[in-house]
Amino acid sequence: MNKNLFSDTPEAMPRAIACAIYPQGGEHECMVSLAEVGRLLDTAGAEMVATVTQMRDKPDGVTCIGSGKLKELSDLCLAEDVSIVVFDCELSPSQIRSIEERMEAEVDVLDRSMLILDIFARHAVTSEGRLQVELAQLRYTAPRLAGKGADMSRLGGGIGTRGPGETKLEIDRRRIKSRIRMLEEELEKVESSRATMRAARDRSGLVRCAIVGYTNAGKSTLLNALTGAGILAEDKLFATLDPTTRQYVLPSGMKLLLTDTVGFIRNLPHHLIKAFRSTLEEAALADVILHVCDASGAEFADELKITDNLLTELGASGKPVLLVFNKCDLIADGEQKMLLKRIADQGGCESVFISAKTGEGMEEFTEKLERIASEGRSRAEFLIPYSDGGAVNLLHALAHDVQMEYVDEGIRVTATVDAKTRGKLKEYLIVPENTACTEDDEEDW
Ligand SMILES: Nc1nc2c(ncn2[C@@H]2O[C@H](COP(=O)(O)OP(=O)(O)OP(=O)(O)O)[C@@H](O)[C@H]2O)c(=O)[nH]1
Ligand SMILES: [Mg+2]
Repeated sequence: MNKNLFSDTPEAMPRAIACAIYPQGGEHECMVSLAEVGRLLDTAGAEMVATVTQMRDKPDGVTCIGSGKLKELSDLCLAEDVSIVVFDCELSPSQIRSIEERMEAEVDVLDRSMLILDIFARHAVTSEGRLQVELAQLRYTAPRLAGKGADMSRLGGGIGTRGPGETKLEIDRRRIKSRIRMLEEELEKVESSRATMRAARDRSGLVRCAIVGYTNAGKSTLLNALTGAGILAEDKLFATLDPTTRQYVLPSGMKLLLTDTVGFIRNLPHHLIKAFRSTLEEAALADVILHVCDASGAEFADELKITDNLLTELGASGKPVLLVFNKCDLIADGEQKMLLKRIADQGGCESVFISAKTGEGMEEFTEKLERIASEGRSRAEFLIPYSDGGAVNLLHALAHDVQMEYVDEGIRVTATVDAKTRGKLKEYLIVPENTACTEDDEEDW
């Protein structure tokens, strides 16, 4: 059986079919989602040659789609020389096996999560990203591949390899469990070093902005345009998996920390959100959200909603948001802009039209960003002498998440404050030497 499902060369792309069920009235949404599966397949290295859909309220417990439809799928796989079938929903391990057994051609059946995880595996760069992906694969993909004999060795080589491991040994449950335990421990260590880095960033007192949005909206292109970060930006889904933070100096001289984050997608399974929580957390920890949207696409309204909902789920709602309508160079239509503006106004957020590619609208963007960031909050550390009880009271009244420590010199307070409060207590602000930012500081924060 072919263990290396996808191809890195366009000439050798395996052929795939995407399959979905939809409830009555849900056909349009289903088609949009299937088109996205096509793009996910393209990113992974396969060509979607056909789709198979069925209207039904509930998936069949054994084969997801009904038996007649399954026969149609099987015939189509034979006729179209297809080796991969992706179901645009979650399949249980037994459903996967049942479907594969009923196919006349030799096909590998995946569900949406497995496909996304495969892409994540290729795009993870940092050790935290790679650990998260491997853990998620072991928890989710491994049970779904169980029983496929040699195929289990796909997991043996770790992530990113996609091929068989050095050995063809089948990884049994016990081995998977112990590997999971090991990865969890490693991940904990990496997460604590990330927390240390974050703490250093917090102490810098700079406003933290998270660049969030639907996958392929242009988040990395924007960070590159602003800071020359050199992050891979391409017309693929989930090009970015690991967050990158760079310092950015606004034309006025105000310094910010900008973080590029992993993109969102519709129907992002809950277990994936859980697995990537520490990466996704960047948005929750930011002071300001830069919500980037591909304004040239037909699905912008849904994509805005999906991103908003995920931000709420991650605990990042209620923060100041600048809605960045990107790819304006591709919009010829004034009506689309009016529609977008109306959506932003209805949501009560500030918005701006830009092209991260051509630089159009960047001046207005930086002005609005500065305005929002000045109002934005950030984490700061103060050392207040015991004699100034008023300053401590002020922080209690105006700041959030106040933490106090009594030291010899006074009270060391760490708190989330807005720019105004920070300004008022400037004289007590601690900006440690080693975390103070320099203008040309290009390092990954
Ligand atoms: N025409 C046009 N293309 C753009 C613009 N901004 C980004 N792109 C293109 O859109 C594609 C996606 O850009 P990325 O910056 O990788 O998007 P992203 O939001 O970081 O995507 P993920 O990391 O995959 O979630 C790339 O091919 C970019 O060149 C723009 O303003 N105009
Ligand atoms: Mg990106």
